Amino acid sequence: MAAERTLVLVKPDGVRHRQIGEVLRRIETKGYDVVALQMLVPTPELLEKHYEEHVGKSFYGVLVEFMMSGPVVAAVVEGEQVIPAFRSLAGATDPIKAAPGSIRGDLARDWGTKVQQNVVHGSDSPESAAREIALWFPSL
Ligand code: YYY
Ligand code: MG
Repeated sequence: MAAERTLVLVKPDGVRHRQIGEVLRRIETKGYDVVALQMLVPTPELLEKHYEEHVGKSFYGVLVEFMMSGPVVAAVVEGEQVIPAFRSLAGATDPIKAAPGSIRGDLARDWGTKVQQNVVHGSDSPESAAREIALWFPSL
């Protein structure tokens, strides 16, 4: 199977807790290539497009506010089946349910009622990955 690309975000909680290196280390140790990287505080417009499937849901406002609370690191990661592989490395959305050994299971610090503070984002399908990479890295 051909190599594919996914969009990974280290969210503001991960940056705040000095976990950028740890997240990238896990990606590289697994055998994937980081092919583009940037740090930025996302705008509401970017987040509205990024999280378009969630606009209007009860948690959307809290999610966007959190995502703008500090810089995020955005990365394009490449390799064989990297989309499902990174979802597996990340673990379940809710850090309380994320298995030990996963990024969210091991690294989330602000869990409890704060499901959105789950350290990382990873694209969930080839279509999402293409759309998200175009949003965060328009020059790629
Ligand atoms: O893809 P993934 O990040 O694992 O979860 P999504 O269902 O796409 O939700 C995006 C983001 O929204 C999630 O990482 C945390 C947050 N969230 C939330 O705060 N409360 C929920 N009930 C569901 C998701
Ligand atoms: Mg998602």
